[in-house]
Amino acid sequence: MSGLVEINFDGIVGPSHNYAGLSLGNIASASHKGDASYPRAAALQGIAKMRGNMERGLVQGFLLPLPRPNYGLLRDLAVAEDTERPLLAAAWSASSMWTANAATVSPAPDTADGRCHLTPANLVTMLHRGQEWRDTQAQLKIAFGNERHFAVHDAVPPSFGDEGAANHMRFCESHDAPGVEVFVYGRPGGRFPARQHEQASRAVARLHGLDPGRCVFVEQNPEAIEAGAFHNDVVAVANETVLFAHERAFARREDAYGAIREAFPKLQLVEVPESAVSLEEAIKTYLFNAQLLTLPSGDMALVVPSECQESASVWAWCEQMLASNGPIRQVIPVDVRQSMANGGGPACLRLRVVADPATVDARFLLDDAKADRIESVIAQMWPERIEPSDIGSESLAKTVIEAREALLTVLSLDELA
Ligand code: SUG
Repeated sequence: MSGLVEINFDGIVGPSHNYAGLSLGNIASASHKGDASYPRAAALQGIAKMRGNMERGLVQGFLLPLPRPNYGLLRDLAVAEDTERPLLAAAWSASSMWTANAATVSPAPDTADGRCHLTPANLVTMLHRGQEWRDTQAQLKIAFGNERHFAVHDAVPPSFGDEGAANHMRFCESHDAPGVEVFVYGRPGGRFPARQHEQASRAVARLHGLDPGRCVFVEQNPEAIEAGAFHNDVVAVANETVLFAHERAFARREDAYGAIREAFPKLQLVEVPESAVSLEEAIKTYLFNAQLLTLPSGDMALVVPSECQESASVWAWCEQMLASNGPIRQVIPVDVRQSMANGGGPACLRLRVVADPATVDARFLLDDAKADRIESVIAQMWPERIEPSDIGSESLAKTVIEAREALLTVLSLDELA
């Protein structure tokens, strides 16, 4: 199937970006609770990351912030007063920026009907995230509205938590070739919630018409969840034949690798041992929440948060890896600190879709001129700073709504208003 390439759809950081400490089990979110946030800087950091990947010759797309505050949610919860701060904050959350949680995507070469299938994640474990999927789906139905090439499903039913691509990996010889899809779920019972339910993963695989012989279901290491790996993509990332993972990412690790290798014999494992980088340090720096990208030259690059450079053990490991003859040939730090402080690294900020760009609604694809226009709206309209006490204020609500609408207008996407 020619024309199929990997397109990264980054979430544009919304104008209400703030630190409300809403995600139990996400250590960055908890530890930055109550900090002032900088939505304008956050959104510009995101655009700079996208520009970097375009300059590397990669196709880049984006998804838009969802409408906030979500007055419908506040109505449903009968929150009218200023007393229910966490509920109020949920309705203001800009969490849709982390598009790795927008959906699970199975590219056309993997599915029974030869279309690319997308299932929005129900995100039911967290209230502020569970409000996302219908608005996310509305965008996906526009961006991937060409039904000859795409199928956009409803989210799986709510009893089974689904966190989308953050708990899904795909192995293949090249993006346009048939892949093996690996679904990583957690088991409840620990100190922190296990957000991805095995039954949600299995439902997504069936909905997408995947060949059961080319699907692998693997359990997250409960120790990793306890340590703050609330999504598998905090401790592992895959690209083509490569799995880059921490030694303690998976339960029964040898069995997990064995099952993946049985389905995908060309697997190349790049494993970081605990003795080189502790699980704690990996979670603090988000080494694995990296974009593992195949560059036009065929080499692989790892786009990591700049926090990795500041950690002696992580950076020493990266340098040693580059000096060896492994499959990852470049490590590129990027500054996404505003997102990182809420537990979202470079990989959280993007949804990977393998598709022919010509089949995607071009309004969701980025080029330099469009990036200039988006940046100029952000610079003019996004709040510079939000204090926790600003959440709920009428004047901030007006600013946030107008900022998003201005962005929709410059992108000719007013139908999402
Ligand atoms: O769901 N943080 C997000 C971070 C998502 C990261 N995504 C991936 N790993 N793919 C979450 O926990 C914090 C919001 C707050 O506390 O205000 C938040 O939702």
